[in-house]
Amino acid sequence: MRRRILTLFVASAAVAALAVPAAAQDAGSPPPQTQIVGGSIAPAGSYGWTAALIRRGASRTSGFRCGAVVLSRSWVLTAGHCVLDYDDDYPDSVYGNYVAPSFLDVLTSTQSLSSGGQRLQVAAIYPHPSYNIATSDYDVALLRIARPTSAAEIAVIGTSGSEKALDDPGTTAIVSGWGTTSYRGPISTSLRYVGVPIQSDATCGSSYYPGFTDNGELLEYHASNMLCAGPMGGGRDSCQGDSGGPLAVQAPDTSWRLVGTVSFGLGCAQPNYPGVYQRLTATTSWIGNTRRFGPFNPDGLAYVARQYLDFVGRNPTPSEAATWINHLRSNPAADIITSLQASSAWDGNAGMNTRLYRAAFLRNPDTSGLDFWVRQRWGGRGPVSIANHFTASSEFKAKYGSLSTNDFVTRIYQNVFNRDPDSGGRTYWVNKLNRGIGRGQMLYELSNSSEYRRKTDTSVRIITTRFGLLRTVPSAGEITASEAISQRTLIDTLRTSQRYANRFNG
Ligand code: 4AZ
Repeated sequence: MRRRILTLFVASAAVAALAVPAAAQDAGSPPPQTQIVGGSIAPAGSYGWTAALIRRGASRTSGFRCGAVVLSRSWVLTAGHCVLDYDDDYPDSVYGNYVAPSFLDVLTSTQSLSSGGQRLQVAAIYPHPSYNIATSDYDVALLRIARPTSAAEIAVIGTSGSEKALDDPGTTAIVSGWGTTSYRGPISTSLRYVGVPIQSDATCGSSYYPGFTDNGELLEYHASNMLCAGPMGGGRDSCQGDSGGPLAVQAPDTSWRLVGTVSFGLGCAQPNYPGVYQRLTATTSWIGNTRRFGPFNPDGLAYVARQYLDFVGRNPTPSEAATWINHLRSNPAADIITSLQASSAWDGNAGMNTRLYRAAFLRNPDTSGLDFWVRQRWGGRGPVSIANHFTASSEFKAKYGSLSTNDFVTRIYQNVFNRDPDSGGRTYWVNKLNRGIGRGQMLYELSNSSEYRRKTDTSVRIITTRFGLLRTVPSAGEITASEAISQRTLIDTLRTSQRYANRFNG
């Protein structure tokens, strides 16, 4: 079964056709099974994380190559053997090389191979570093897609106690895909699914015992990184073209976990030969590390540079980049955002500007206004100069009319401290203003006071975090919702969102 890719292309040519007659098969190959095999058409809206790998430039059915699974906006998992050029099908590749990403698209967000959904270019392919073509160990590859998908995503099984139990033998898992409905039969243009019981390592290992081969291809079960699933009586299974697709289980709380990806088997749905899947608990840290920077490369440079551009207004120096890349190797990806967001540079820019908006106009900044003033500040314009612009603005005049010096002092005290100035404070500021400091000086100093900073701290943090990452100012509702979660959760939610990925490759 190692020449899966060739059999796949033969199979895909037979879409909607009848199964290849038995006489056309190789001598000794398993007979076709009637009727993914033994399954049903997926109900609308179900198994939405199921994706397909399609050859770039080819039609969705004739170019159909493999199954795949949507893990996040930018990351899709498939089988290692699905991204190998087994049969020298690709012009710039040689037999056994990985296919260049420019030859592949991922189809997501549809249950039909022939219509709807999103066809997205593959930007980069990351085969598992331990993938072994000869043994099918670690037969998985991650694909970074060039534009974010809006498909449903599925969480990969975790390695904690209760998570680990989700792929225990006896569990019924669901495999879904557009693969053939019988061995060497036609693929299905409608997404199909079937429930298959996960078997024990002993059972899998006795079917696919050490040294077991079929047509010279090794079909060994390796419990460390494989699991097998399917009834021992046969009849229900994944098949050709399902490779790389999801094996999913429902947790007690009804949420789904991805426990495996389709890898190999002896024929399809045959008695005593359950399908073999990659055991994803064996790949948790590789998957986590590879996809941790969302739409950016796993090496972290583009991710670090993006944070400097967004929060510091320049690229990192080589030593800043190296320090952060090193730090992020063993620490959460959110760390650099947590740090830069809380830096005095960002507080003295987006934070300072947000406080000026609130103190001058009793409102949050709008996105284009904050964006403008953040750039002005990066361009070297000082806070007092910006504050002078605010107090001289038409919005300020429209809101408060033309204020005398005394009324201006009262107004800013009211806006910032919700009270009238005490007589000492009033005298101090009236004198200073009469001696010629700009009104912006007073606005800036009061809005930058520790009392006002404390009062506005939560809103300003939420606004400058969201603006830093998404370049949009949150609505009142979004601010309220963000108050209920930790800063770390806020950062992780924003940096893994569709909108974040859309900023760079939407
Ligand atoms: C294949 O050729 C293939 N029954 C995938 C899964 C199974 C068999 C063959 C499991 O892609």
